[in-house]
Amino acid sequence: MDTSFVKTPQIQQLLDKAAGLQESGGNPRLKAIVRDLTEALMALIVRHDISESEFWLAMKFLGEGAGEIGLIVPGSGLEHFLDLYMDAKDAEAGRSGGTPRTIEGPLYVADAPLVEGNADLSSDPDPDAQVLHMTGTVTGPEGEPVGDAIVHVWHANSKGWYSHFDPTGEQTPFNNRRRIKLAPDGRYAFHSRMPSGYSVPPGGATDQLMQALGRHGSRPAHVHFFIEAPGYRTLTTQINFGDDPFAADDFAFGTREGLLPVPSRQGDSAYIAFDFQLQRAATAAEQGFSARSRAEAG
Ligand code: MBD
Ligand code: FE
Repeated sequence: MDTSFVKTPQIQQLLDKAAGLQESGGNPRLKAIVRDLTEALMALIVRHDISESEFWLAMKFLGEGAGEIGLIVPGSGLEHFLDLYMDAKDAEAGRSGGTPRTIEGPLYVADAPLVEGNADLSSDPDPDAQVLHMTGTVTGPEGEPVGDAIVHVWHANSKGWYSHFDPTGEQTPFNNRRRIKLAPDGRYAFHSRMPSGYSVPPGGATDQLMQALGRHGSRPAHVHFFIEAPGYRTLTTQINFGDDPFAADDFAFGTREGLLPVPSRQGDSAYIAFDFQLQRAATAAEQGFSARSRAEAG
């Protein structure tokens, strides 16, 4: 059978009814999206001749994997796709320049301590880790220093675990998480204990999916940033360590050209110099954060 089955009057009427098209209430945009989504899924079932058993296996996976949706989305390439789509829309609108955006990931926690000056991000000792020293500037399109920026920075510890999401329960809240308020010169500096790469929880839904696809669930060591400043577009980005074995093989597709500095490793320390450039905000909304729901410390 081919997918023209989905276009028969019987199925089309079912789709219209299921999406509430004949009802006056509800949200028209959502109705249109739900209708298209359901039709796309029906066509997928026909195209791959998905059996009832296979269909319910997929529903079981989604139900049981719901707690890992924040990992399944980047692992599937969808989170990177959203970046590529935003980039393409920017290009169409003639907007370019500045530090590339890349995926947020699921491990940000709001309201980290707000600090100034050369900030120490690490509350916990992590004695086997090198000390990472990261420095640079935040400028705007004309190279002007962005003085009133807040740099949100978060990263894993040397075991690859993030505070607030650490199954060992060993980390102090907000370890390796800070918001750094910049001085008028737009310079930032922080130090912290070197992160290691991240791997998805063994045996979890994302791990199962990756294995079934013949893939792995690992990321190179990396440091996440949000940079916000009045008048500028909030930047969501991260640097990935260019010398990490997974630098060119990130399960989450978060590594991008221009975001792969190689730390200069000297004894107990490692140094990264990295400058950020922001775009001007075109709307008030661009100065804020997306409406994505994010963890808050209880
Ligand atoms: C991470 O640390 C991360 O940054 C992403 C995108 C996905 C999983 C874990
Ligand atoms: Fe991360």
